[in-house]
Amino acid sequence: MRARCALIYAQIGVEIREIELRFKPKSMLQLSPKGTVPVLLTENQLVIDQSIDIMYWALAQHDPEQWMPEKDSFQRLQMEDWIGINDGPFKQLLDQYKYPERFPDLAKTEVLESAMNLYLLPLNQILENKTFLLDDKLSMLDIAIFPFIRQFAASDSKKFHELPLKNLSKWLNYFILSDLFHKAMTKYPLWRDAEK
Ligand SMILES: N[C@@H](CCC(=O)N[C@@H](CS)C(=O)NCC(=O)O)C(=O)O
Repeated sequence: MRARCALIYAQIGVEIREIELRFKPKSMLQLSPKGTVPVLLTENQLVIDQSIDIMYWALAQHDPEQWMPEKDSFQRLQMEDWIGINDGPFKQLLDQYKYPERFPDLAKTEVLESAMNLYLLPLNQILENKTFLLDDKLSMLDIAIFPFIRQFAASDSKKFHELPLKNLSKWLNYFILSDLFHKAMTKYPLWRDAEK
């Protein structure tokens, strides 16, 4: 999702090959044996197989509204820190929250409490004074993390709306209603390698 958003924003034409995770095409595994999506193959034959790296690459090609904070700036460091928390500990809590059956030893209420204290409440607090997470202007950070928060919220939307996260909910809604999100959600026919 975040990689697609960045590619759309940067106006980079891509051929999208939607796949079924249960039937990963050989052509994909040849490019990236670790077998996770997304995988991007650039015109220069560079393979980028981490969604965050696809974002960095896309914005380095074209960044019409300066989503990327300047290198070594305070905002850049802040962005990298939050992405680190998002992709590390929060992603782990998200999986535990979404798939409690895979984690029978964990209490869902405790998972929620950890996610709140580590991540959701601090983000909500930032949005007390700003429209977006780094500034009043949208940045790569917002796009890099909103899909994860969307998944967390969608996993139990009734519960999410009861949480004291008014600013974060409003911020999330902005993205869910955006054109960019709708474009990024477009479904494509499943790709199958030609039979050999
Ligand atoms: N750190 C990777 C994680 C990507 C990832 O885990 N993708 C999931 C789908 S959202 C996947 O491909 N899982 C492989 C599988 O389920 O076989 C990234 O952000 O690109």
